Amino acid sequence: MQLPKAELHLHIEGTLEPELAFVLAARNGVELPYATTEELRTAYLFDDLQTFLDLYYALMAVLRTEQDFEELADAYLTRAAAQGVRHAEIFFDPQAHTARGVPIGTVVEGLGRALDRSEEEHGISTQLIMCFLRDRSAASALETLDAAKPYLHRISAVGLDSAEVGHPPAKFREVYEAAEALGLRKVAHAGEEGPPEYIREALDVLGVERIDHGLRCMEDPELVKRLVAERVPLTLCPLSNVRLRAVDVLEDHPLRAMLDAGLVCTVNSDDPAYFGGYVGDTFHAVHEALGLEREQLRTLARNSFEAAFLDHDEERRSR
Ligand code: ES4
Ligand code: ZN
Repeated sequence: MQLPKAELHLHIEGTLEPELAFVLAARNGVELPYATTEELRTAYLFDDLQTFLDLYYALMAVLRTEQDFEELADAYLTRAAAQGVRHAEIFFDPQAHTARGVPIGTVVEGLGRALDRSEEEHGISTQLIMCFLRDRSAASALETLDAAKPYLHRISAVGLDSAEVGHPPAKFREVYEAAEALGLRKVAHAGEEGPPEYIREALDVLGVERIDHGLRCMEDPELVKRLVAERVPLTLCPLSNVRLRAVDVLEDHPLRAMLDAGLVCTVNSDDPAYFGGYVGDTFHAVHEALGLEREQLRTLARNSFEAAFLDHDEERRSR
């Protein structure tokens, strides 16, 4: 049986499967530089985060209308339900769309149409997390938060993603302060490719409640102690770490050591259309590659509900 689980690290744009990309390209008259889905899939060999991001942003050109975003989210929720997901906190990248002339309202309302039906159709409760692109300016992030104001009833939290190295969390201090003042919760990617210091900064300067990835905390024993003591959840994405070459092979992933250290680890799919699996596939893969026992898989699933932005009544209902 599939363990019931919450997915806390999932970029909705990273769920765009090649088949849907071609359907949307045809519908919207967008030319893709690939003839077939097979040819597109051969481009999914990445050297690092940046080589992935180049393709990820390029393929978004096919997403134009509310209906496109609705179909994207609905396809993800259908797959997630089949893999035991009961609650999903879903990232989206408004700047990647507004920069190509798609208004934030189109994105949020389109996703919202699918999310509004999700509990009934898929048995999955949902929240949206709006991410700022850290390789763009702090001023652009502030403009994005401002543009999101009419849609805050649909948005639970802010996050920080895209190219990490050279773009430390402190660059976004002001926008995180403004987001908090608006009642939004806070997470950030840190320690995926960036150093442990970025994890500290995300906690101390931005005041985040969870760290997305956090993989590189293992280089800093004092930081690990702190994350354990404060029960800061880490939203790990093992298949992503292999595909983006943060680890060579899944067998080398530090997940087991992280659990043994007492870190509040969760396992997530990140960009499942690109990285070879949805979250149930990821649980299966870490079971096989790392020999995690049933009890450790249960811990990962339990942690996902503890780390979720659910109140305790909602948490009991979804488990
Ligand atoms: C991402 Cl794996 C990853 N890291 C940082 N930013 C991202 N955006 C989409 N996937
Ligand atoms: Zn991510």
